[in-house]
Amino acid sequence: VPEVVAGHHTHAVGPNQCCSAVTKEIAAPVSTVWSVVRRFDNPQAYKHFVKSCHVIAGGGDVGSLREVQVISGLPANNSTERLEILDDESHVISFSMVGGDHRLSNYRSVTTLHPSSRAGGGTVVVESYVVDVPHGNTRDDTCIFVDTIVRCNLQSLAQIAEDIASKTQVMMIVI
Ligand code: A8S
Repeated sequence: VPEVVAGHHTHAVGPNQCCSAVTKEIAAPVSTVWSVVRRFDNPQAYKHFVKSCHVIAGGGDVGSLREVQVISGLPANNSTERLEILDDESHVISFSMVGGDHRLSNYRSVTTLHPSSRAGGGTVVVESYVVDVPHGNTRDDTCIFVDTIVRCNLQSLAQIAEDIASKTQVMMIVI
């Protein structure tokens, strides 16, 4: 793992916390994937568990707060989240959960994009997180729960970015 990747994904993990990372290869350029991922005000563009999102403080730069409502059937209704890092040069975004009625206390994630070495180009997404293990749960159960959500998000991110990339390709052929 290159140092730039490892650096952003190194978390201080407390005794009652768990930490994990999910990676996803996407057949779309970094710029395309980044245009979707960087929108702190619009997580519902690719996070299908999100029903709605309102920025309640800040204009979308570091320190901004958003209020996210999630779809029914989850052990939560809403989450208040703070933008921690937004680096358009290095393609790094990070947010933390600062409130809400969910069980993921002290959640913080970091998402980074990297050009993939695959023929034809593409993007490797790395998303890591740290979170408290909720009272009455195990470390493993907590990681499985969060890994599943993150994997779903990155799967739909791939679909959306690949769709944009293929449409862009068509436009270039037409012109
Ligand atoms: C993200 C990551 C996570 C979101 C979790 C882990 C959440 O939105 C969902 C279910 C919960 O129980 C907690 O990048 C919470 O959004 C889908 C409401 C916070």
